[in-house]
Amino acid sequence: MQHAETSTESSHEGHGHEMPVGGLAVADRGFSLSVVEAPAAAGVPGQLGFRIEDAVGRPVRSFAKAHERELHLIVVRTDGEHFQHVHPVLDRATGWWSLPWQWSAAGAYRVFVDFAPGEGANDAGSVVLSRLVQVPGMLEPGLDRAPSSTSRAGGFDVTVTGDLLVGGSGPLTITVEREGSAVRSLEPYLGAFGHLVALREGDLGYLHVHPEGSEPSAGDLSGPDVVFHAQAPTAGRYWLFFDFQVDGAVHTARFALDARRSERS
Ligand SMILES: [Cu+2]
Repeated sequence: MQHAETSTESSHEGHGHEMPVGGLAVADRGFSLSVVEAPAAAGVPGQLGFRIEDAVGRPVRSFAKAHERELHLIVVRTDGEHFQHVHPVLDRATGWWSLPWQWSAAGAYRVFVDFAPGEGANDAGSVVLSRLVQVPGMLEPGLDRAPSSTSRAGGFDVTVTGDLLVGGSGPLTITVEREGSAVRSLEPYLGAFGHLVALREGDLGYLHVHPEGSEPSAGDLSGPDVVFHAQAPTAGRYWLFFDFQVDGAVHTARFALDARRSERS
């Protein structure tokens, strides 16, 4: 699966129309996410693990790469705090995915898996499943985030411009600066010059976001702008998490945008 699109392909059909939101089901399209094993409390080191099962409960052991990985694991607390986008390792003999894990805070987390089943899986395309995981302990609530199109991450100032449109896919341009200067040394990360995850506030519905342009080659540099196309399924607030890489280090910038209906609808 390749998500590269050009702006001329950005669809104007469906502008203003609500769409189903993805990612909130534990089972969908013939696949399910097993129970997630993880440390029982915040601050306890251990492993996070799970498997993807097919319609008859067999572990799935074959996956197709998307954005350079066979599976993307997104973990975020339901108030939008403690976002992580990481890549566990598959034991091909058993279908068990795992990685070292430690919860940094108590709370309810949504654990998303974003993957494309491999050969023999009827061309299911991209599948996003998720499950709620409770981490016991004293809850320190996060901030109530007002809409924000600017973010500071790892010494970088990151800005998003453009409108999130209901049913549309207008461009969102993310600009990275450091000390007032444009950063032109963005490195390829997951098949693009950055990776954007967008979640609906309130239920963490998962949006599909596509980077614009063709996949960069190793050694390519870009910036300060990275362009994405995101479709908001409904009006409402969305949290955006932008992972980008400079000098080998990955940083995450976060924004909150309110999606609006296109005037064209
Ligand atoms: Cu990923």
